[in-house]
Amino acid sequence: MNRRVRTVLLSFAALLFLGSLWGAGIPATAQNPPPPAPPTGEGPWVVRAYYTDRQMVDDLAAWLEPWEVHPDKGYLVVAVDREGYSRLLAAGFRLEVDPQRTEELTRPREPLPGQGPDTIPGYPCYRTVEETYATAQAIAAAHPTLATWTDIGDSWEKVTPGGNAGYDLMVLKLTNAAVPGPKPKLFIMAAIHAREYTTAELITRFAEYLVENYDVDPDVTWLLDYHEIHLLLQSNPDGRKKAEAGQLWRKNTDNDDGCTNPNYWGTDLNRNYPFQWGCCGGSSGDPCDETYRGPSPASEPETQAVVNYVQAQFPDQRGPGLGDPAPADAMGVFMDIHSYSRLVLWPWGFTSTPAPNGTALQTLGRKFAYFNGYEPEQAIGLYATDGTTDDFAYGELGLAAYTFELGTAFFQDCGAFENTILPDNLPALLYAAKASRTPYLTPAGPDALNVAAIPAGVAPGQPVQLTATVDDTRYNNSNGTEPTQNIAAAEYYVDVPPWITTTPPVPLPMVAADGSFDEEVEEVVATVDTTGLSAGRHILFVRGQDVNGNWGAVSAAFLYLLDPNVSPAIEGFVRDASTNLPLAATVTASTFQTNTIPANGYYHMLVISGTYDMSAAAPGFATATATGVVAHNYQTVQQDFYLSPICEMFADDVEAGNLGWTAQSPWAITTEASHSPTHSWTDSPGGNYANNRNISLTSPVLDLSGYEDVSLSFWHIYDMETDYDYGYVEYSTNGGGSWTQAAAYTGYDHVTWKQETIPLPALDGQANARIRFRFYSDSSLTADGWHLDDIALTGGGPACITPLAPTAEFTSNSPVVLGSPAVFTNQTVGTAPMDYFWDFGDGLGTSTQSDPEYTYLAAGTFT
Ligand code: 0X9
Ligand code: ZN
Repeated sequence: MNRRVRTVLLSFAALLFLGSLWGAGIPATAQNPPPPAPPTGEGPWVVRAYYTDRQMVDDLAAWLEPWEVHPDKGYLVVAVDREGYSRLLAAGFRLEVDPQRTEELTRPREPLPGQGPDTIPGYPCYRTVEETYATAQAIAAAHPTLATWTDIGDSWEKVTPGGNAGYDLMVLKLTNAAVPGPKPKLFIMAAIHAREYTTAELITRFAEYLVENYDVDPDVTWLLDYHEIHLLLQSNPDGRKKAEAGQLWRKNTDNDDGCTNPNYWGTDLNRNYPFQWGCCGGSSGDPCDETYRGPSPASEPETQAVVNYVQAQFPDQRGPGLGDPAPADAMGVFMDIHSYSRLVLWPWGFTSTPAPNGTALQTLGRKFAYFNGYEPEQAIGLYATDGTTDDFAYGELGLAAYTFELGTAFFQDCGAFENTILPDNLPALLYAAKASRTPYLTPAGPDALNVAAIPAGVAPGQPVQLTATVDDTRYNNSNGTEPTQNIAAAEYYVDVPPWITTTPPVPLPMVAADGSFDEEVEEVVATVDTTGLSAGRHILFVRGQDVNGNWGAVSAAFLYLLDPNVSPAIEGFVRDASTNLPLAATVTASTFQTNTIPANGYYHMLVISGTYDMSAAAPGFATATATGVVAHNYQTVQQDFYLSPICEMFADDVEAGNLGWTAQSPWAITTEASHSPTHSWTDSPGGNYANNRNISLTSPVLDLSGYEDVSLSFWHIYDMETDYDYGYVEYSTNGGGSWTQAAAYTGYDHVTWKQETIPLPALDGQANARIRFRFYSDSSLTADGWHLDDIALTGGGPACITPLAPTAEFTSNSPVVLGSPAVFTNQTVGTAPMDYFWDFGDGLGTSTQSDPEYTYLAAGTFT
């Protein structure tokens, strides 16, 4: 299988070696078989183009965009038609057609079974332009104080009469408008190249993550309070529509610059930016070329929209000379998200001279690459480019500007996007927001991690332990080594972040947990004095400094102060109803929120705040003992919930023979491949599958009564004719009478064992559940087929909870919120059923109105 990775200049030595070998005049035919005759037909073909010196790559990139560059192997990968093929030959490349990728390139795409009409066929995880816009619109409508969705300009089709209607270019701006600015800004654009599917989806998911975690995650909360995040989700909507239809379209759709071939017209928007436009052989003047720079700098409306918007948002912080650095404390981060090749790039792209802020750009680049694992390098290391977005943003305004090249394909399969690209890159984007205040300073400092306030909810005056890790080592050192230092100091701030100066200053010291600051990673602690803090939520900011004086990025934790008059902290007991003996319990109740439920068991509880009339209280409260109090205000919360461990209802590691599967021939257990340790199921033992198959491996009937959150997981590899042959996962709730599809897999060369986890909520509680793996092939091509291993059906629910043994310890670890589930750590053992009631602190064993200092009450059944 092709490794779809554009490795960078791993080794200059290797390159020089290859260069000198080939440069010595040894004809390619002396070392290699004669070049194949040019293929017949018009193409396109995906070819490996072997080069003999690095300049050939830059020269080629001036008109055609290499998909991959492999300096270690001396070739690049690119798609060409007949004319392009001849041009590559004339330029001295030796060409090898990749038949499999050529076939994949030209094959029409089919929607996945069940896929809706307005989605991208075969790629359901990527929103179309319309879906992206609808999402952003909905975010702005649902979060009016956090999000705005603004028209910043037009696409080429929109400004061009006739033809398509075109699109507005739209920016989703995220910030808490209730906190006044000015604020540092992070600007991210995506999908300037139409075919780069993963890019727009990544930043759309980033937007969703931010708005969903505001007020939930402390870091997201302060980021949106004190920063602005501007997201141009679709930078090239006209081109994107072609790519959504399956064309490998890159440019916009501008057709009036002299290219008359509708397959090739368009301007490469990432060569159209007005800084060093067309300066240096990093773009093409031919309007049919892939890297056509347009007729003039910023000729395209899409470019104008971004240039105008960015210039309006950010001040110019860099002098006019190419060698003028932006000041060390310059603000603002600019990111342009591309695919593919797993790279983090920074200016310059037009020259190999490092940018005047090159060292600081490299530091943040290596920090980003710590998170996503990509290769960090100056942009020209890939190939020379001019008129790009990032050179403009840095060159014109002094912004810390980056290009990410996500993943390993333009049309990346959804599994790789969901499981790898998204989780790898979200933390990098969050860090970009954290660093946007001082991107040339903060990344050199240590990260503050794992900030925790213990306990997280206290009465005023009660001390809180604040702990954190301060780590100066978090860089990707795959391309050079970032200097790191010992930690010198750490400090915290209550409610007022470090960047807001106050009199007197607010920093409070933290100390090394091991007694001295003498390592690059330190645990740090402080005791927070909560005297005088108001009731409600507070935020504790933590940051660390290294011995070079660099302060690193801040992380925060929430701390809840509980007002005894409004939301008392309740220390109480759970008593066994039959013996009246106290079972250890601590409950902290407040109006403040958290709704993580970490433990297993059954709970029923009722919480009432305010003064209350028990008889008028919520249904179920009649079982409580208090009566006769006149009602004023009260709120009730009633929750029934159980916390369940995860059970395995069925598991097959394929090492113990057939565990009851119905295996339609030729499904069989094989040793030709396995995940663990030696056997797997396959549809085609002994080699390739045959054409026109439709055969299933079907589980026994499984009784899932009492189970919930049913989920199927398995490991597999597969090699199937892409989009024609499929492996389907299906389930049945009637013992196999009818089947519903849960997942489908297709494609060649998925040869790395991978785990899939498929939630199957439809199987919850089903007494006649079955699952099956159905392999389907049509005519034409065949391949190695499907291998499955370590198949498990898991779930939670009442059937999963083991009865409890006597004695109980029942400790809350966070505040109870009115309207949300209570949070308990349940270390209960006991014999079910067991009644309990809460005692509010007097130890007398009953909950009565004679506890006037407490305004919360809870009661229920614990089984
Ligand atoms: O060629 C491009 O525009 C980018 N690669 S892509 O495959 N996404 O088309 C790379 C640009 C690298 N140069 C700069 N970022 N300056
Ligand atoms: Zn791109």
